[in-house]
Amino acid sequence: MAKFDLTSHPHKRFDPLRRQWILVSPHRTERPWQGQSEASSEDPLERYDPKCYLCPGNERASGVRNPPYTGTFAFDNDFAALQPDIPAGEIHEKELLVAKSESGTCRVVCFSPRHDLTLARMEVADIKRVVDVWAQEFSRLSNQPDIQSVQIFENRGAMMGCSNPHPHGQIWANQSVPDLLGQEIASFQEYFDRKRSGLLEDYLTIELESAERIVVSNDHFVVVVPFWAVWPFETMLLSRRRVACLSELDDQDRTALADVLHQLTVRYDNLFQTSFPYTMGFHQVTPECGNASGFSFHGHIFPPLLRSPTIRKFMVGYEMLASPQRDITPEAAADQLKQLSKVHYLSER
Ligand code: H2U
Ligand code: ZN
Repeated sequence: MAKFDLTSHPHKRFDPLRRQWILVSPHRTERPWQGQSEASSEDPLERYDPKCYLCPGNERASGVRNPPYTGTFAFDNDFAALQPDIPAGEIHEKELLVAKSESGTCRVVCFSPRHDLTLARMEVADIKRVVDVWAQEFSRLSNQPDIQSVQIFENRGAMMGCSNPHPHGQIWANQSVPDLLGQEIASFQEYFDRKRSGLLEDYLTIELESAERIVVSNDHFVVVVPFWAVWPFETMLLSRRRVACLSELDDQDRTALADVLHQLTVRYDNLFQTSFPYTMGFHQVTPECGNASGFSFHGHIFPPLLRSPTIRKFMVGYEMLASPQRDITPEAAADQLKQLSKVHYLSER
């Protein structure tokens, strides 16, 4: 029998943050596909769309009019999933019917007045303004007494449920810590208690030694396809200096964060020569979160595409019932991404 080999034999990999196993099936990438292809809508957009509810000066669905903003613009979500003033309450029936009131605030952040841009097509200086707004919003929201966690994210592209192509993201700030972040905090804590060091700091050291899974980097940040990636081209953004949240980044760090996001999103678009869909967000802890020893600020980028602009990975069947599964190995995905041009395919034309 041949020796166990990560590049050709089915195996499982452990995600130390979520503490779950991922089934990897590298031999399976050549299987034929006759299933669903998503329509790719690549009609070029106008710089301004009079019908867009996020463009400067336009009226939103709520009837409120946007100011004629020229940079970024943040506002309270008109259809917020969380609301600040709700009656506190709890239901506890025989340990099985359990519910609790949950308050919070939802914000929308427009990245640019230009309707036709995406992070991949924005200048680093303009992305830096987005990072600055994220940092301001994080700091303001996390300083509110009734807020324990601030989730910043972007749903990019219709395939990820994004409702409008105008470049924008969201921020949901909660009274309590959501489960996924809570699990990560517990993993960092457990690792720190055992090893007296940071889980992602130690992980970054390993990644820097081999460089095999590094996609892009600069002096402050490194983006890797994590060893335990679930989505085909999933990446994780790591800070070289350990910080707990965006508030701890200085001006240079924030420029570097904008730069690394630019490098990454350009490569993503170049992969299938399409405006690459993804959900991206940052995990960070607020001061109220307290004892999160060893926790490192980091980003997760989850793109759904598998092998073309129209064929996506489905998380169904085994994934919904047993465990996440992937075909292409994280190393092969990183290799594909790092070979791509750092110049956006549309600017080369
Ligand atoms: P998504 O594209 O990721 O769904 O984000 C758009 C958000 O913008 C969505 O949460 C909000 C929606 O509630 N929104 C407004 O607040 N006002 C509007 O006029 C339309 C959309
Ligand atoms: Zn617009």
